[in-house]
Amino acid sequence: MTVAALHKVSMAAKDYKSEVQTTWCPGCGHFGILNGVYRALSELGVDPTALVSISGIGCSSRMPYFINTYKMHTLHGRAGAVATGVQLARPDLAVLVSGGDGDGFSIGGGHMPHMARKNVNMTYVLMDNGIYGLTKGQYSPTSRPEMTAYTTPYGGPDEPMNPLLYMLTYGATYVAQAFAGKPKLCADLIKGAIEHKGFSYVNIFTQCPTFNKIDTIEYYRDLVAEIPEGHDNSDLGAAMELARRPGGKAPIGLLYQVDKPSLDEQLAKIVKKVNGSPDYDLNRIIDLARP
Ligand SMILES: Cc1ncc(C[n+]2csc(CCOP(=O)(O)OP(=O)(O)O)c2C)c(N)n1
Repeated sequence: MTVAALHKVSMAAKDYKSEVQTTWCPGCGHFGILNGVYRALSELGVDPTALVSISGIGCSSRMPYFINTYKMHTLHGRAGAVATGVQLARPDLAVLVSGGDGDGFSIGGGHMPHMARKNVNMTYVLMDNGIYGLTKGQYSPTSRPEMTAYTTPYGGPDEPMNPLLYMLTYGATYVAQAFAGKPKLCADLIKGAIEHKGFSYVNIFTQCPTFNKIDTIEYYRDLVAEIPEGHDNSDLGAAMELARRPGGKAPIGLLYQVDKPSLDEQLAKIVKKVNGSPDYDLNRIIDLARP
């Protein structure tokens, strides 16, 4: 993210709460993630007027309403594409996307690899509850075959996708995983993601007690294992090995982080080459592209 938005204000976590009442069900894991976001913003001193919270559609995509900042509640699956535009038009702002596994990997799946490979300077928090919550419980790309839902009353036929392997494969430069039942870890990893320059991805397991009856908070607690000390998070191969869930355990912590030029930096270099000016200005780039 841009350093300009960070370490600007001194605000308590509760000051990032908006006046909008949360609409999630009692016991929903999304609350833990929202608290993690508040804490991360407070610890980083993010200026709320220099932050844009962007989402698609879903229970998780209601997140921006609850944060006291600029926000865009966009179309189902398109948050990342809109966020890419916002980041390029206003590289001085910090961009935070949040949304569900359905939003990000079903309808929005076509956008995910491009945000990663282009290293768009923003943070994507994927709230992974293994189900479509808002539409009252359908099978999602991260659902386990054992899960019964309206669309799969006898269970599903598919192997669930692995979001971490996907993001590592397509070149995300910060890849982490957390669990909503550990809000401090959520906060630490979201904080690291916001500080990171380039595309940062945080996958967070979050229980949906209303519609997903098998991925309970207890299930996730047993599933996750902290990344062992000594893991070299600059080693892509080691990160991929962890993402494959050795011993059946899903790693939580920072799997991978590397420093690479972000998309806005790359575009600034092109502007400098063509125009002689080092200043990044999206309008100038568009002008240069005109015949
Ligand atoms: C174009 C379009 N197709 C389908 C929908 C219906 N729809 C709304 S939210 C959603 C899925 C929500 O699931 P997820 O993104 O996993 O978030 P959750 O509600 O579980 O947090 C769907 C299919 C829609 N709003 N727009």
